[in-house]
Amino acid sequence: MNKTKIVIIGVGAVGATTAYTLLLRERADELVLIDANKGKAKGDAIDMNHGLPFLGKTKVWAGEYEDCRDASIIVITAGAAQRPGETRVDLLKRNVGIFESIMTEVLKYNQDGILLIASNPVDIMSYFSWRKSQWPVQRIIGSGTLLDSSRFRYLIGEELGIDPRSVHAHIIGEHGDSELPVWSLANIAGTRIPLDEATKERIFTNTRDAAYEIISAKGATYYAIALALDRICTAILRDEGAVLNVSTLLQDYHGVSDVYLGVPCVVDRSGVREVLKLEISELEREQLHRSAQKMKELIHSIEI
Ligand code: 6V0
Repeated sequence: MNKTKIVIIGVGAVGATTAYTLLLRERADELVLIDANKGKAKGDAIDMNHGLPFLGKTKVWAGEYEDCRDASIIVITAGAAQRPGETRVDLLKRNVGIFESIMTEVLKYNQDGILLIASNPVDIMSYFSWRKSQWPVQRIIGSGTLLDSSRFRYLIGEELGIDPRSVHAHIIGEHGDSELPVWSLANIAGTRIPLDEATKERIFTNTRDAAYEIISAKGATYYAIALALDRICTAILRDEGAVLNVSTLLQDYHGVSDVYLGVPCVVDRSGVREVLKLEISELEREQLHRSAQKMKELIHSIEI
């Protein structure tokens, strides 16, 4: 039987927490940690290995790029973390340089895996990775607005005393300041969300600005994104056909084309099997166009 190998590139707060989450949930037979800081990857691998007597039989090691060979999924969480007050966009130029070197190495050893990108600005980094790899677009996935949608569902659930798993609500667009809430379709078991406009506004603002709040409180966000990345890996490895708000290349999505943005997608072993077209309102359509326009300007500014 083929072994399932997941490689994580960038073993900082997000990468290490993702590795630990995948380990706890026994998602892979082999987990490879790669970081420019080799000591960090090595230390984390040793530390995690020491927990294996309490877990299953995952093999974890600090590897090299050649370990990307045969990997089912390569998760990229490398890069500079957002500084307090820094927008995701400010990170762009620093992270494109890092991605250029990482992708060059990965592509030497793997041509048929799935790339799962979390580094910010994630929609641009995913688009850049797709262009650089020239792989079919289904196999380059950004974590997109999966985390934002999860925050949104949690906050709506908190307000109403409903389990967030029973709240169906989407954040789409950029993973960042221009993202938008799809209130027109938000529901609980098909019933409308019973909240007034001011409460909705507060919930969305808290969703959109959650990263800033957490970063100013403790320097980084990593638990929820690790669970979101685990969710995407699971959908891929189990060939689930799960609907997840990941970032993918949009083509004529309510008139938006040629940008990566977060929208509901069917995710299975092939990656993004299908993009689902939400029946959004006219206002939401305008907001989506604004988000796409911002992405296009960024792409243009760095001449990808
Ligand atoms: P961190 O803790 O600074 O970790 C980054 C890691 O990347 C460090 O260990 C670095 O050594 C490593 N690294 C840097 N350059 C390279 C390189 N060339 N090759 C290999 N490794 C390298 O940052 P943190 O883990 O907090 O964040 C990582 C990225 O995830 C950032 O871009 C964040 O903005 C982004 N996030 C994305 C989220 C999402 O929803 N998509 C959520 C949270 C953070």
